[in-house]
Amino acid sequence: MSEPTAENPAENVTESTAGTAGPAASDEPRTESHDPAVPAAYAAFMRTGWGDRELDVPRHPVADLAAARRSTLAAAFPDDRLVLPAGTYKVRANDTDYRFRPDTAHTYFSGNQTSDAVLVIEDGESVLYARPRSERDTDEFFRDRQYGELWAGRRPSAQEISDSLGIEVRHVKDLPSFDDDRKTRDLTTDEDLARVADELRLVKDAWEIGELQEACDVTALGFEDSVRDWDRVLEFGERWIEGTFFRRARAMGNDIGYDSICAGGSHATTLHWIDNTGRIEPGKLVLLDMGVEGHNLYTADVTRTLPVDGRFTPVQRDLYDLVLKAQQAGIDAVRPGVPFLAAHHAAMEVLAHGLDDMGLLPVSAQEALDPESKVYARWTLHGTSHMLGMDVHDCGRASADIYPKGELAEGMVLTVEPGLYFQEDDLLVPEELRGIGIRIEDDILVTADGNRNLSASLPRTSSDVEEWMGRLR
Ligand SMILES: [Mn+2]
Repeated sequence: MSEPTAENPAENVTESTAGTAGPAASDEPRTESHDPAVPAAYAAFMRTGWGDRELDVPRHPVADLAAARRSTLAAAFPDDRLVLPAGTYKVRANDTDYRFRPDTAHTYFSGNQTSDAVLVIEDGESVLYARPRSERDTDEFFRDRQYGELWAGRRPSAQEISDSLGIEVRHVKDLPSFDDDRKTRDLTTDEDLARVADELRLVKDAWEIGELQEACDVTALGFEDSVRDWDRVLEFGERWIEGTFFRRARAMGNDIGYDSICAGGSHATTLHWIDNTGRIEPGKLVLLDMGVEGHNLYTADVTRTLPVDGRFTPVQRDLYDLVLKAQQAGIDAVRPGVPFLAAHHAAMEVLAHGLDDMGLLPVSAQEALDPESKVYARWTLHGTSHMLGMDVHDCGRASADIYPKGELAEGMVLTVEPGLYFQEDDLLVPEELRGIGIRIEDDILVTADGNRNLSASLPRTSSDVEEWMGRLR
């Protein structure tokens, strides 16, 4: 996914779909006006005759990591009580909610992915206040549309969550009000806590890198699925690619990490084209920016720009090769100790000179690259990189001095994704370039001595892309 702002590669948006702390559990089931009446005899009958079933839940691999992360976070605020809510459901319409996706920091520090839970860290102790499966002594389990087991599915019990995550679990209805004198920092409102939480997530450990690698590998399969189905793509257009990729994301991951950008023809010049309603037409390019989110919520973020006919035209190839050269320069700049922005600057250097060679710049490339000018950016628009992890635009609330103005360190993962975009109505470029958008994006791990491309299994050079398409179609 490309950068959220055109102006500043520094700025990131928070992409959590979770809301703020969930409401404490109420004994009133959430029902709808069209639900049938529940006479006392029916309710009484429903509450009897159920077996109790506790599952043996293995310890989750993140449990020990999360415990260590909590210690580090607590050490940053030794006197305070830290509250990290998972968030609750978001309404889509009336009584219909979106599928739940927990707050990133909540899951990072607890491992929990169930809704409405609240992680509390205090005096070195952590408690997860969770909303466990329905008891049988209220109507909830057969009447509540949101949490009722017979409506929404079985939630884990408190014991199961505790066994899995190695943390003390209490019912969220017992969440204290915290109205004592102690300072309470709630992640949803406390900027310092949010900042530190994001800064702690910048460097990924070996388990996280494995999760990101897996997300990239499944993402590559999703791209392959789309190309294999090219006849249908030509018939149904962008929608078919979106659906094909989504199927792979659901089959082997948790979800897509962000709305897929499936941009045929001039739609590719719209940075975040997520309508995906257009046709895929012969002779044009199609820009695909898609990423699978794995079961532990780490997401890939990969872009390829493909020739619809399987072969680039000479004009398309020249532009593609220029973007690839810029991307390679950006990737080559990635190593520990260099500024985060080094990849951006290396890529923009290549693109500005390329635009100059095409005779498009009103000034020299050197003048255009001056931070006070940046006129080349009419055709590059966005920053080259952002951090990647559990959020596609990861760690966006870190202190700007650390990210993006700081340096790269071993274990960080960032995208390198330069692009060239010639709008359909741009009168300053030759007509043959108008409506062409090209972006190439890979997910780059900073290693001790350089970097590793986690998404390298997808072809990048123009000839490799053609060979790959020819093999799969
Ligand atoms: Mn991206």
